[in-house]
Amino acid sequence: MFTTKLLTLALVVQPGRVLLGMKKRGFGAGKWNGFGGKLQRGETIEQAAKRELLEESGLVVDSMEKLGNIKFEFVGETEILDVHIFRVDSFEGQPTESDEMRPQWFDLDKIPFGQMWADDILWFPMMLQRKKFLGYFKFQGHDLIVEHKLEEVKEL
Ligand code: 8OG
Repeated sequence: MFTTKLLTLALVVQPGRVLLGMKKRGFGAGKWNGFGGKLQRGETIEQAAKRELLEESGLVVDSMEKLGNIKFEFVGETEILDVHIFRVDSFEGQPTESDEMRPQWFDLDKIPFGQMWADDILWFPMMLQRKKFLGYFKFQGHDLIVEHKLEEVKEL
């Protein structure tokens, strides 16, 4: 029996650069990533995405654009991670280090894909071009993709 866990992920983009955080602990520690996490009871996915972005980066956002949905399966595990991906183009505040994340801006030609989840290099270009996408990735461990599907869609 598979169970599904809903997660959010927000990518903050400015002209020519993207904000990533070095994950300091827990799932994905040691990787650069956007900001996000699990839904709390009673929250919508978008509310959770904004709250997680604020908690982990210190940034306040008004509106975010829903761009992607990727489901992740890990060989030997029964929990599917259902990650809802948002792009943020305007925000208030300064990126601030939290217990979980150390934020840093990266020029778009210097995104550290070698220190990110292996799937990111495949969908970041779509996200940066504001294309909507749906994906499924099956991982063996945390570094090897053994199967995947990724498609651009008109609507999510
Ligand atoms: O609460 P926690 O930090 O465990 O949430 C995990 C975060 O990692 C959440 O924002 C979703 C995100 N995430 C995955 N898998 C992947 C992935 O393959 N690529 C990226 N960029 N983020 C991922 O759970």
